[in-house]
Amino acid sequence: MFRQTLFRHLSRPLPRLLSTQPSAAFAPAAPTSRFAGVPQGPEDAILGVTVAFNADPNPNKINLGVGAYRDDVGLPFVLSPVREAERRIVHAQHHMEYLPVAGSRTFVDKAIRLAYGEHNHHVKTGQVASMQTLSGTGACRMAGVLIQRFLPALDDGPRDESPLVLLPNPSWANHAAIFRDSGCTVGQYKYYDPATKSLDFEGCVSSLEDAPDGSVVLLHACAHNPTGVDPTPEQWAKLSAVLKEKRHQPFFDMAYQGFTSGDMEVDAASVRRFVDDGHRIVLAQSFSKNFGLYGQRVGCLSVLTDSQEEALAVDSQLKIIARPMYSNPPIAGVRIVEEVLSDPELERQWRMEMKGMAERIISMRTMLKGYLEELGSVQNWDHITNQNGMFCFSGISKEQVAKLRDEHSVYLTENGRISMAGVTSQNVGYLANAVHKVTM
Ligand code: KET
Repeated sequence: MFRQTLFRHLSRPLPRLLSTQPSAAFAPAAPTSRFAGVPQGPEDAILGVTVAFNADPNPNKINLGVGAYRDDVGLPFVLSPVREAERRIVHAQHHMEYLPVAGSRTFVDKAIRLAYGEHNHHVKTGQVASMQTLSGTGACRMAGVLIQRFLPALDDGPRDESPLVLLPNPSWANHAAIFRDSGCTVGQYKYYDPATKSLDFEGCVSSLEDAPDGSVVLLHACAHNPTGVDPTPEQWAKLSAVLKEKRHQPFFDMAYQGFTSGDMEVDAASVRRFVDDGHRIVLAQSFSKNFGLYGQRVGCLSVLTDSQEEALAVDSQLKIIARPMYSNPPIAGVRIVEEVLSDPELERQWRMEMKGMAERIISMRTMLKGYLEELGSVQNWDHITNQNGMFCFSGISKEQVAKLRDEHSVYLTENGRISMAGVTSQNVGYLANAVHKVTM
């Protein structure tokens, strides 16, 4: 039987590949990539500004696009406790094994204490599901997938496969893409009024009231990006009541803790208020800005649940989401945070330098406004000092942004957002002059 089969195979004509005769079918042809039809995509709205800035040869150019802190001579700033922690880590000659899927427990415990407070009852009772993430972006994305997979319907109704996530209008440019790519439906609620350059609180409340019950509502914990406009404590209290009434799911994105007031505890007030009011929040934390660890990708996602048992179940699903995506998070950045927050002296220095960054930005706001007034600008620039955090939502139009770029080599995002963290006492005069010229 076997011999017969073998014989049949051998008696077939040899495949062309083995033939010594040249064949038209195997004549060298132009290689055709399977990706030849991929369309060219646009640069990112924020990170694309840096690409254009880097290509500009003007020595006076200023990059006010990305929200990344610069010192007063315009250089990327590494906090001294971060440098010291890095030195100690190198000296300790640590291993470089994989972290667990959910990352470093030590780091995550420290991160959630920074957000919820040192003595939070829910943290102590193990009700907080949490994991280390690829910075704030990764935390939002992990939460987006968790919401898409598991957010239940209210009152045992049919589950929505694409739950509604409401973003403030406007919001960080990447939010919509993050939640869309997570399989959620993205909507907006009113937030900013361009006419007053401040919070449209009534509009905000009414659009949250009009939204379908049980929607996910994304809130910027402090230092709202891009507007620099935050609710007051009284307004936060009202928002908390509205969300509760509507059974909306609060989702805090906290990428700038420390940048509004200079104090990590003060800036966590909105999150802590919601927790105290009984909300079961989702929280994305970034350590890019307040530790200056941008490229290290240090972040944390937490979900406050009703019980330790529920938290463990959520933890298990977060690991199931992360494992096929990136397996486990990077180790270098979290070691730095752990080192700083394990040494009271380094922690003290970090809190002090963090405050210094916030204060330098505030002083640049005052200087920019002062220069514009000195130059005789007839516009009202009060919002530069009224807004807070890293950004000034300047009100500069798309056309004026293009002029700033083309005629002055000053780079901002198209929506007129100025990253105040890139303004220095050396470039503020040049900037004011350029802004004055394009807004005359
Ligand atoms: N949330 C908000 C509100 C935010 O502004 C950023 C970054 C992030 C999350 C994520 O940062 P990460 O480094 O992933 O922790 N915003 C600045 C940088 C960027 O766009 O990536 C920015 O708006 O310029």
